[in-house]
Amino acid sequence: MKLYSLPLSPFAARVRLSIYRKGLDVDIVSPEGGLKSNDYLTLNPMGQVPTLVLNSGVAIPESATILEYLEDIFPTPSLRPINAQDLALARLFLRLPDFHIRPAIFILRDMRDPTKRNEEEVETQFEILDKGLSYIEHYLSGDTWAVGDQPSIADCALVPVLNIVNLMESIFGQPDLISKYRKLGAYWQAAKSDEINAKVIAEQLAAIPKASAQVK
Ligand SMILES: N[C@@H](CCC(=O)N[C@@H](CS)C(=O)NCC(=O)O)C(=O)O
Repeated sequence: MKLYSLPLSPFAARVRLSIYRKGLDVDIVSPEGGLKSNDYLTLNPMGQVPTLVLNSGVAIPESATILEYLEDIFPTPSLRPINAQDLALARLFLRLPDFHIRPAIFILRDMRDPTKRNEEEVETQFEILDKGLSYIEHYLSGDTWAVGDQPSIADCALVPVLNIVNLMESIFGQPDLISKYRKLGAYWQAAKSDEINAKVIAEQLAAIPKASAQVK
């Protein structure tokens, strides 16, 4: 199998976390001609990462779909909570960032250059991010892992996106939104001390200019 990934992408990083936790033999590559090249659009017409190309040649897009596929094909070690309640919560943690964090991050990403920055818009997007984080806080278990007592697809979803939130705070000189939340702050501290999470966090940070790479 081959995973098309970009190091910084929180959605591709979700899948890398699963691959590393499961110890899978997957070739992880960047889209050679870019996300909008004809070759890549043939694989994924949305021109996004991640895309998982199966040995059959079929290419699966969408991080949540790929994570579930990997659980089906490689059930051990399982990152899928066993009981239905925990599984529902884990799937929620895959969706909350998509709806409540991703849009603000993309807008902020395009204003990273101070000359392209609209300060009012920056404040608005950080308010939106803060709201998104408050939803995550609401549903977090308050333990080391997002759901239950072991790593799951929920942690694959949360850790890379929290890393990007943290990064945006550094770039825009904003206060630390994550640690303001009791459960989320403790979760992020614990997450960073896990070896596999730390590997993916480091991969993301290695993809950006050193000056912006401070993780709080
Ligand atoms: N819902 C998608 C989102 C993927 C996504 O937004 N990927 C970004 C990188 S973080 C991307 O490829 N952006 C390029 C674009 O949308 O044109 C998923 O979960 O895989």
